[in-house]
Amino acid sequence: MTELTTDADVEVGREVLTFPPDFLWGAATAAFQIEGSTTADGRGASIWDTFAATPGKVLAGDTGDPACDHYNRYQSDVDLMKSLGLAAYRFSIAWPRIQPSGSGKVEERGLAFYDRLVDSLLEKDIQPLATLYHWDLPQVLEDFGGWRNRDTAYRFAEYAAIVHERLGDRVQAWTTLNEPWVSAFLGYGNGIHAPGVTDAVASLEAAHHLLLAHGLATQALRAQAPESHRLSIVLNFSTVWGDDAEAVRKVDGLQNRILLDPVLGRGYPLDVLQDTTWLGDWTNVVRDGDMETIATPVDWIGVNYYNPTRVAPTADPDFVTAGPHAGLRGVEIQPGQGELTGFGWEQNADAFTELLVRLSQHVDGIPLVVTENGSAFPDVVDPAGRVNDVQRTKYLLDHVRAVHRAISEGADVRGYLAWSLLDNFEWAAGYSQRFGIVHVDFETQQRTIKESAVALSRIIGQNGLPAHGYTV
Ligand code: IFM
Repeated sequence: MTELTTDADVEVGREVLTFPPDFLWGAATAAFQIEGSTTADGRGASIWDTFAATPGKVLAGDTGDPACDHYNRYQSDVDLMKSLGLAAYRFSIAWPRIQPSGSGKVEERGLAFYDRLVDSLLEKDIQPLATLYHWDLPQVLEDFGGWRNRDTAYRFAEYAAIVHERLGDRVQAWTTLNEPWVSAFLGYGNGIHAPGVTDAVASLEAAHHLLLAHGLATQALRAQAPESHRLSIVLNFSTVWGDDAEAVRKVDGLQNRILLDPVLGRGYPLDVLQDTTWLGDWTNVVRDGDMETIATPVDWIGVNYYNPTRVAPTADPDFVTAGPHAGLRGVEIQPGQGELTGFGWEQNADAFTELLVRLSQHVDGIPLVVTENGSAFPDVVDPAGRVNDVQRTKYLLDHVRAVHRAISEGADVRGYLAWSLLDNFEWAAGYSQRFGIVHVDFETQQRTIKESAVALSRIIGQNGLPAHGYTV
């Protein structure tokens, strides 16, 4: 088992990396990935219900039921968070629970669930961070074009205001969208996520309408939020590495800057528009005033980071990339190097430090919060009833140290939320990929605290960790 010693190590003088006093520690989840109860209390269908019910879309035919049955077990899950010493919990709200038809009529029972969740968190002194959209668009809206339809952005702003009106007396930290890049490019571009559309133009329309939705919702929340409320967007970033500066620039543009720069008020990065093969269609979708709306100021930016992306130029300059970076010419994505996670993702904490330092400079003083970071491995509960997830523990410690290094190099990082609190529904991979720091037996719903959770708990307890080794 991992040698997790007590914080006596700290007392005996091992070098300790200490975080700023108000650094926020916690874990994150998302509604569709953990709640289950997909038809309870008037919840409408989401695009992920439809997608998962379509043969061949999700591994092993897995669906959002029962997931972690969190809808019924939220109270004991909050107790679990408390037992781990989490100071913060990032969760998302399922739009189809609040507005089963995507607009208009509000389902009181849906709002009441999040009331109960927030109240339980606050009772345990755990700060709630609410994300309004983590990919579960009401199916009814998809029937009208989903994120391809500009109207969806306006419906989202209405929904956001409804939720904020209800929970805003208790929740201060708000995120509009989680990883709109994934919604747009995997949902409408290569189709490996719901709604499964494979159309480059559609992915651009979706990307723009998602950003517009973010801007409109931020304005709506700002209009009804007290000063103390902290509004944000969460984006997925990757450090792009390669020997060829042009190849790096192109992928960095399409991966990192394409959605960040508009949020920062810099518009769509011109180089990306020139690099991609579908520039004309992109500009057609942008209307007067949109870029100003999208640039409505945010108070913090959420950073989801898992792995670096390695790139190289192609011998054929006219080669066009497919997959999530579709449409770039003359560049291809290389396999990860060194140790990979169970999901096949490169484990590289140096890339995380580099990302946070560069990002912090790029965003001109907007604080960053690590809203997701984690790794999937095929954990098992041993005969003694323990989950000794050595690799995840190592990944966690290396990446927390990487955050510390970034802060000491000047990055303004205010918190670290592990992905994920619980093993859960990992989208197209179904239940095959376990990201949790808590193991979930999906048959019995038994939760087992993994060694990585013990490590995180100790890190939180001492607001830091030893500089070296894998004992905490
Ligand atoms: O599980 C997802 C999460 O929903 C969004 N960010 C990446 C995680 C791991 O793939």
